[in-house]
Amino acid sequence: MTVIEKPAPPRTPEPEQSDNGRTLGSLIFFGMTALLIALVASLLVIGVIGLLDDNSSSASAGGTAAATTVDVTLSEFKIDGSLVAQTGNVNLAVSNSGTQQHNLVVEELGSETPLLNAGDSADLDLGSLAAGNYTLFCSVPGHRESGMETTLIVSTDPPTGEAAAGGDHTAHQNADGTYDAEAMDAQMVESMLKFPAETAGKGNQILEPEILADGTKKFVLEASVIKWEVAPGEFVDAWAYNGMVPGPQIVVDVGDKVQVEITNNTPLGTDIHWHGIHTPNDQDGVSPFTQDPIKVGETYTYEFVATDPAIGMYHAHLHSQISVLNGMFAAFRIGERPYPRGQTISGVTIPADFQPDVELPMVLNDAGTIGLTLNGKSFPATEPVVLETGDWVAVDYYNEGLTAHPMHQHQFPQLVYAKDGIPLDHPYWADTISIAPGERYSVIFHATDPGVWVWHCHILTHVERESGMFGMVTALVVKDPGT
Ligand SMILES: [Cu+2]
Repeated sequence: MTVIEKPAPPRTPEPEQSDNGRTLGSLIFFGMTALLIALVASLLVIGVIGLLDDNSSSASAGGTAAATTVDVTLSEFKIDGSLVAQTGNVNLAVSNSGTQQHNLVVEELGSETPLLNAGDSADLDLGSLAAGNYTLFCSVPGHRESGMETTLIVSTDPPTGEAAAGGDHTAHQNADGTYDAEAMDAQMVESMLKFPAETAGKGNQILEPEILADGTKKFVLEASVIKWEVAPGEFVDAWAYNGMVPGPQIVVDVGDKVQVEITNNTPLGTDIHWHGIHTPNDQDGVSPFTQDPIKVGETYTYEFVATDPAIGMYHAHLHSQISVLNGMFAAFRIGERPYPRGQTISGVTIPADFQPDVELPMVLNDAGTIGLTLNGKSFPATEPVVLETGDWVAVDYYNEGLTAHPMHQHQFPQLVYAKDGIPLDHPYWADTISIAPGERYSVIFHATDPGVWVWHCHILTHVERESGMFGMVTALVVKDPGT
């Protein structure tokens, strides 16, 4: 056996001989410590937010009545809180639980917080407010359009019903700094046990072409705004190709003549950029440089020959800050994946006839109406990956969002063999792979051990919040060989 020199692993490798002769060195790092760190870190975040909750005594200048304090949480890209108040003095306790800078502006009053870094907070005293609706938004360019706009309702009635009862109120740290452990633990556990949850709609379905007389493969797309169930019972206005998020996968062979006909039924002009795909310049899909925008209601056809193998994507280029974030993205592959067949990497030999048992696209998003999602769904609506013990899995990661996501797989190291579809001369094993916007990483891994193994983004606020687990988490369910 050829063993390539590698850094010493933290534990003694326990090579394992499998029936077809491949040897799997144990490169496994256990994720338990990470999970504990995750829990502690999220409790700390919750603590920061919780500390803001009892500022209810700050009266405005000259006023005798106590101010109503309304908690407002900023993140990518939404504004959360029970946004109702009674007429009189109103104070907004604003916190940024996201990963980017945000601020909060009250349009009708011209009041605003300073720009808040991730994790920062500020109070915004609005003084005495008359009954009415007040528009809250983030003035960082593009953020309002991406969803950071909402309404504060001020009325003469004391808040009643849902809002008074807490609405989306969740357990949090007590005013004296102690934790309401039972409530917080129960809330987190309850949210996790909802996995996997059934929701309507499934993205990434393979799009079948029509074969034209000259052999051209013609794919038909319609872009439109649909109601998409991103989490159980949570429907958002998604901008979708063929009614799904991510849009349908297009798979062709090298040498194929490809036609894609798109009808634009979205509220804005559009185009399609073939990201990572070799095309003639006039097919690059960048209006107005290479074509005119496809106006609302128009149909347009792209045509090119699939000359080179690719693990690419397609998405709108015009108004991408709205349309792509809201769901107009999908996978596009040309030819076979460049598996590292017959190569030995850190002591593990990949068979010359390697074929994965399961192939999975893993499309990441974090913004727009879709938000923090894996393949268009937020935990617990993310799809579990059900495997037999010993299955090999091929995953293509695609990032269509605004920030990088370190995707951590518990137990099974991932062999990265292609970056942006380009085969690596030196594939490598990793348990966490950071995928930045626009990037694709292609990996294979061997599901050698039965059990439920979580697979998630390791930016902890992308997976846990006060109300429980959400967002960019799913799990491998590896069946026991005895069952
Ligand atoms: Cu993330």
